Amino acid sequence: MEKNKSENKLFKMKKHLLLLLNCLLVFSSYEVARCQSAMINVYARNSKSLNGDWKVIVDPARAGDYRQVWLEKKPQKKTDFFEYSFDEGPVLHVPGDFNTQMPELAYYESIIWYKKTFVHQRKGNQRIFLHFGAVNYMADVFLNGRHIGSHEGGFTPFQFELTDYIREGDNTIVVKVDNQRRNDGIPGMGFDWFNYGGITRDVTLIETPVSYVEDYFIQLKKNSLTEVLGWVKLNNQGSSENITIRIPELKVNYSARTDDNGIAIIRFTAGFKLWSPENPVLYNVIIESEKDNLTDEIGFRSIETQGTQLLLNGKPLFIKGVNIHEERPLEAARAYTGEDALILLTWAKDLGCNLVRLAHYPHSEHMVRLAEKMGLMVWDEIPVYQHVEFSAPGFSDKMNLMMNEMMRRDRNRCSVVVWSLSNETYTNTPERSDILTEMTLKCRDQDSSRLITSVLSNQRYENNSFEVWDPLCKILDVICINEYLGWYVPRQGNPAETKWNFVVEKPLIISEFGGESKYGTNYGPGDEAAWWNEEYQERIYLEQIEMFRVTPNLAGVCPWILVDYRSPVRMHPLYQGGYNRKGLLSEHGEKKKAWYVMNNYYKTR
Ligand code: GCB
Repeated sequence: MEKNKSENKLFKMKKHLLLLLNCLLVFSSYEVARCQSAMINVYARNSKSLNGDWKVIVDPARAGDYRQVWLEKKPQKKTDFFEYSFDEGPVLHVPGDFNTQMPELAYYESIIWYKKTFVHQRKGNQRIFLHFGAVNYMADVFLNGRHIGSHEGGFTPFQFELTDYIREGDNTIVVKVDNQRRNDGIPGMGFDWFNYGGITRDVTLIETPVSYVEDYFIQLKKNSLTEVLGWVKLNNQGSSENITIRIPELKVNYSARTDDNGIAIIRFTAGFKLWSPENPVLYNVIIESEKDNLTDEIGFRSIETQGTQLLLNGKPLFIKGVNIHEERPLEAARAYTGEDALILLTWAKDLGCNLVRLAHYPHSEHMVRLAEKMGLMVWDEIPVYQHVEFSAPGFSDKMNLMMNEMMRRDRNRCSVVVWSLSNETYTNTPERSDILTEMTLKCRDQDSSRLITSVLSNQRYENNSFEVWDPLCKILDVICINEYLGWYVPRQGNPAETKWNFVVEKPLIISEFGGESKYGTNYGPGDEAAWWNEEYQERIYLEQIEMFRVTPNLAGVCPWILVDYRSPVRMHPLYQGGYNRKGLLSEHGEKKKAWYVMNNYYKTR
C-alpha cells in the first residue's frame, strides 16, 4: 500500500517534470523566429483574404502550450486521447474582437487559439506572405504545425514569409492570441479603454514576385511645395534594378536605380495641386520595378511650424480636432471595417473638424485612408500611455519597433500631420524623459516632414495660471497638453483671465479637455458634477472656449471625446455603466448639449 502511494507520487512528479520540460522547450523554440517588417500598401497587392470564420479553442488556464494544440494530434491507438480539439469547438469571425462575439468572453483577458485552413496552389516562382493588420496583443503563428514567428503589439501590422513552408493543397494556420495585460507591455497594465482582444484586423495571404516593392516614401520634401524627396525599397537580396515612378495626371515619369541594399532615392518636382481639408486631392502614383508594380493614391502637402504658428501648405492653420477611440459605433465592439470608419469620420466632419486624433494607438488603415479622402488630417499615436514601465528590460526596443511599424504603414498618407509618441507619461517615471527624447530624435531622423509630439499633462495650475514646464517641450515640434479644467481640476477664476507660462514658445494644441455627462440627463443643478447632466458638461465647454480666446500660441484644440466609449474603469452604475461618458455624442450617436457648443466654436474659427 505504502509502496503504491510512493510510486504514485513519483509518477506524478515525473509527469510534472515532463510537462515543465515540455513547456520550456516550447517557449525556447518561440524565441527563434521573429516577424518581419510588413510590406506596405497591402490592399493593392495580389492577395487572398483569410478573413471569415476561424475555429477557436478558449484557453483561460493557459494550458494550450504544453498540450501543443497547434499540432492538432488525433488518436492513433485505442488508448490515445487528446484533451483539446478545434473541430468541435466554437467559431469566431476574423477580423473582430473576441470579447463581443461570445457572452462568456465579455471581459476575457487571456489566450485564444485560432485556426484556419486554406488551399494553396503555387503559381510559378512566387513568394508567399501571411500578413496581419493587427492582433491584440501577443501573436504566435504556426503553419502546418510549425512555429513561424511571433509579434507583440496590438495595433500595428506584421507579416511572415511562408514561401519555404507552405504546401501545395491544404494548409493550416494556428494563431495563439493573448490579450493579457503585461507590466512591460505598451500599453501597460492600466488604460482607460476596453482591452478588445483577438485578430482584430484583416488577415491576408499575399503573393509577390521574387523581387518585390516592399516599402516607399513618396512625399514632399520638408519646406517645399513642389519637390518630392523620398525612396523606394525593394526586397530582392541585393541585385540592382530600375525603378520608375509615374503620376500620369501630372505627366511625371521618373526613373532611378536601386543600390546594394535595394534602395533607390526618389527626387523630382511637379506642379501638384496640394492636399488640404478643403481640397483633398490624391493622385494615382505607380511604383514600378523590373519585376513588380503597384499603385497607391498619394496626396502632397506641407506641414510646418513658424514661431508659434502652424502652417499647412504655407498658410496659417488652426486645428479643429476631435479625439476618437476605435470603437464600433452603435455596437460597442472594436471597429474594423471601412463602414465603421465612415460613421466615425462623418460624425467628426459634422462637428466641423479638420483633424482626428486617433487615440491612443494606430487605428486601422481603413480609417487613415478614408480620413485622407474625406479631407481630415490625422494624428497618429502609439500606446505609450500614462504609467508604462519605461525601465522594463527591452522597453525602448519595443517602443522603437511600434513607432517604426506605425510610421511604415502610414508615412505615405499626407493626411497624417502628427506623429505622437506618447500620452500623459510622468517625469518621475525612471528613464521616461531619456527614452522619449531618444525616440523623438529617431522619429525625426526618419521623417522630418511632420510634426512630432508627446502629449503632456503635468502642467501646474495655480491661481488661474498654467505653467507648462516639462523638459520635453524643448524637443517637440508642438506642445500638446491635456487639461481637464472644470472636471478633474476645479477652475480657479474667470476663464477669460487664465494666464499661461511656457518653458519655451512653440505652437500649443490643447489635445484633451472635457467632462462627463449622460445623454438625456437634464435634471439637477447645472453646476454640480455629480448629477452627470448635460448642462454641467456644456458649461465646461463654454468656459473652455472663453479660455481659448485668451490662450497664447494656441494652434488647435481637440475635445475628449467624439463618442462615449467602453471603459471598465468607469464604474458608476447609474451614469457610466462601463462607459467613459465624455463623448459629445452618446454611444448611439445622439448629440449632447456640449456638441452644439463645440460645433458653433468651430464655425467661428
Ligand atoms: C486622459 C487620457 C484619456 C482618458 C481621459 C479621461 O487624460 O489621456 O485617455 O480617457 O483622460 O476620460 O479621463
